Formats: sequence, C-alpha cells, structure tokens
Amino acid sequence: MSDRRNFMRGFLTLGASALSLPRLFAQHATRGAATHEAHRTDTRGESNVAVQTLDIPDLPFTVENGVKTFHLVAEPVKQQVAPNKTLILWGFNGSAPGPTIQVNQGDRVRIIVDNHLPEATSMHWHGLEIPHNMDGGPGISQEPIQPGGRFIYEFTLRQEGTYFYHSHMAMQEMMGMLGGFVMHPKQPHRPAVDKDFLFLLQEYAVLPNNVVPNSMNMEFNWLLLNGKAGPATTPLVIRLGDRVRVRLVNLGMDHHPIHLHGHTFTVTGTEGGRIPESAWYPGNTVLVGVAQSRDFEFVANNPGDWMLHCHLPHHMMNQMSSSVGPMSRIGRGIPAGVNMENGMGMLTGEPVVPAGEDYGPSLGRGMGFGSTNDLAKTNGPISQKNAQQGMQEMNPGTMNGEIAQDADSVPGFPQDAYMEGPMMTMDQMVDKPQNYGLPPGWSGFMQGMMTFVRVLPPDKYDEVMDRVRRGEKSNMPDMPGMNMQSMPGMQHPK
Ligand SMILES: [Cu+2]
Repeated sequence: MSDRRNFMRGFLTLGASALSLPRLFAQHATRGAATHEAHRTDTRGESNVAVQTLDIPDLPFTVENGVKTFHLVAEPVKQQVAPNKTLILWGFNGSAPGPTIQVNQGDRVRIIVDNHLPEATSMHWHGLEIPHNMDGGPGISQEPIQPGGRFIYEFTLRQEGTYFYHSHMAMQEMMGMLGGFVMHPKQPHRPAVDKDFLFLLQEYAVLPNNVVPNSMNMEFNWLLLNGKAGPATTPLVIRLGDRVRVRLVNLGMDHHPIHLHGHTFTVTGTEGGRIPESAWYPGNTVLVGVAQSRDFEFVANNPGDWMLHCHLPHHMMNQMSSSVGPMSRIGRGIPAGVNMENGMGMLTGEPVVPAGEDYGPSLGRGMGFGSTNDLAKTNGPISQKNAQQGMQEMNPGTMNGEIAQDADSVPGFPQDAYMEGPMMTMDQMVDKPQNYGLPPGWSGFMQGMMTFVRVLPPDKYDEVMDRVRRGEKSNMPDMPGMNMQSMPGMQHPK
C-alpha cells in the first residue's frame, strides 16, 4: 500500500472509529464520544466513556452465546509514522500497534489469534488474572502458535483498568506487536470524565535508509504515540472545563516521563487498575516504565494548545542517529575507494573529523581519548558555510538570520539550529481537522513522542469538532520556500 493510501486510511479509520464508539457499547452502559455531547449534563457519571485511541482503530467484535468474540491476525504491516516515513513493522490487523480492545468488567471474551508471520508467536494478556493455560507464555503455558497456525483464547474478565496485549516473543515486541486492552469498570469511576484517551508508547531503531527497525539496536530514533511521531500525531481536542482521563501504556526499551503543559493532573491508575482515591497524587509528569500503564486525570481549565510529550530530550526528536552523518546531507553520497585516513574520516579531513561530511560513518564513539584531534564539535559536525548552503537548497532564502554569523566558532554549535524550526515545518503534510487553528509553522517544533492537548473555549471546540465530524482539513496556508513540503521528493499526501 502506498504511503498516500496508508495516510488516508489512517484518517478514515480514525473517523470510523470515533463514530462507531457509541454503537460498539450499545449493549452496555458506556457512553460514546458523540453520545455524551448531546447528554453531557444528564448522563454524566452514570456510565463509562468510550476510550479513544487516536490514530488506532478499535477491534470490532461479535457476540456469540454471550461471549464477546474478537479476531486478531498477527502480520507484517506498513505503518506511516510521519510524512514520507513508512516503516514495515509487525502488528495486528494491518496496524502497529494493533487495534484497541475495549471490554467491560465481567465480560466473557474469546480472542482468536491467527499467526500470519513467518515464525512462531504467542499472545500474552498483560496483567490479566486469567487461567494459566490462557496466559500466552510460549513453551510454558502453551505451545507457540506456528506460522499459519491459530490459538483461541477464552476467559472471563474480573478486573478493570488499562491493560494491553503483546506477543510474548521479546524481539517481536520490538517490532510493534502490542495493543491496548481497556476494561471498563462495572461501577463507573467518580468523578466522571468527559473524555478518555489511550496512548501506546513505542520506540524503534531504524538505521538510515532503512524501513525495518533493527530490533537489536539500542539507538532508538523513532518515538511514537499510537504509531505516529510528532507532528503526525493527532491532538486531543478538549472543551474548556471538561474532566479528561489519559491512559498511557509503555512497551519498549526505555521509560518515558510523560509531561503535560499548563495543568496539574492526578495519577489515578496503574497497570493494576484504579488507585484508591486516598493514594492519588498530583503531578505534571508521570513516569511510565516499561511494561507499565499509568492513568491520569485533570480538569482542562486552562485554555490553550498545550504540549503533551515524553520529556527525554532524544524522545522529542525524529530520525536521530549518530551514524547518519553524511548520508543525511544534501547532495552528497558516501565516498568509496579513498585511503584509510580519509575514507573513514578518522584522522584527517575537512571540515572536521571524525564523521566530517565528506566521509563515511565514523568507527564509533569513545575512540578519541588522548587524540590530537579532539574538537569542540558535536552532533555530526558540519561547516557553517556548507550548512547555510545546504539549508538554502532546502529552503531558498529562509535561513538568513536563523543562525549567527559566527555560529560555527561557538563550541557546541549546532544544537537545535537544524533540528527544529522553519526547515522542519510540514503543516500541510500533516494537516487534519484536529489541527485547525494552530499557529503557522507549528509542525516544525513537534517531534517524536509529542502531541497537543487543545483546551478550547466552547465555540472554538464546537468548530473543530464539527470539522472532525465532517473530515474537513484545516486548510493550513502554504508557506512556499519555508518548509519540508517544498523539498524535492516531498509530496503533499493529500
Ligand atoms: Cu521517552
């Protein structure tokens, strides 16, 4: 499937998912996102709100003799994580992360898992108190599901809270094989929330010029919320004054301190379910460790477009890799057949070594002790002259004034000069109704595990939600010569 179709499919799935929520829960006392708009004053607190996993569909089910029956297919998927960046991952039903399962406490569920992967797999229901032979531990509680094979899981749910499912083959986890598993409580929690969101936190190490993650690499350079990297993530659109729950699930190699601007929230849940109210605690950053989930709630009483993001600096970036070097530079390839000194950029060369832009990748870090070549340079050194030239090729006439004339003489330069701002702007490429009204150029400053909580006054909120329902894009103004979409090879995926 082409990037373009995948991109569009993301929109359609999101729309369909949001619209189908009330029906999905019709047989239970769970309010859908659309339903509560009409009855928000009289039904508030009497039922659960359907959870929205932005950019990820819900898994549909059928009811057979009172058993909610789901069907998951483990398979390779194409996942567009950002404009012009589509990764080949392993996921479920065409999505990585897989579709979200929403059920109610007390439900009996049957989940048919088909393995369309070229190797064995097994499905684990993370945190669920279910019989041992349903736990999905390969070789322990069940035989692995062979390629082309099927296993049918069935159990009754006694718990409530934010859980997830994942392959119990460790390397498959790092290829995207997880999904949300939300269990709504029999007795709706108080205070009631108006909106309820789920985010799945993931990371991939994708080497330059690759589309398949290297699951053995520890240098993660794609940090995702629900399968998207900023600015391709979808903002949470909130009506001023609403009470909001955000559920976070982390499955990767790193812990993520998730930070919300402009508000103080209360941590109300863990991967073990609801925290007793007496033990809730306030914060604006919650650490979501690997294999954990955290729920927090807040009253959106501060209008504005507030960032919600992992606070690890490298997790606010896209495509970061120390081995990129010359491969990322405009108009150059990697030289071949040069001598040892220049070929690897280790000893001599211009503008600087190692990893001067004229050379291939360096041999790695930590080899400079006692070197006569120590330099006050970092971040894949690049000469100011070449940088200016390169940037102007990308964005004619726009970089003047963006960096100081003597920037290259300041130790440490560059840091953010070429990683954020005008050159990374792609407002149009990530245009969607939820982005309506954001300041022009916003997308240049949103990367990695990052999205917005948009707390909007009622009239603005209604306007944006109306656009969401109609699927109307926000018609971001084109900014010729000022953004990535003007670069050769960068097409607007409309
Ligand atoms: Cu992080």
